[in-house]
Amino acid sequence: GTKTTLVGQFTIGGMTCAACVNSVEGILKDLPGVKRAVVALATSLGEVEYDPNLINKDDIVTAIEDAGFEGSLVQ
Ligand code: 9UX
Repeated sequence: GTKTTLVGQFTIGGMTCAACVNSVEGILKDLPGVKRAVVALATSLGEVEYDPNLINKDDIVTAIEDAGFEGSLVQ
């Protein structure tokens, strides 16, 4: 079948340690439709590959916020 994924970039505020990074990555990877999530502490940036049929960028921002961090869409 046809592979359908998009990549979104997010800023994630409030991460202060490597455990925070692992926590955010784990939360993102557990979301339905998320194929890949990479989070960087130094830049407060996260990149998420997702299936737009199952989840959208606003859902991903909401999940970041629900985890106690400040999420926003880069573009
Ligand atoms: Mo350790 Mo990162 O409590 O919030 S997980 S600083």
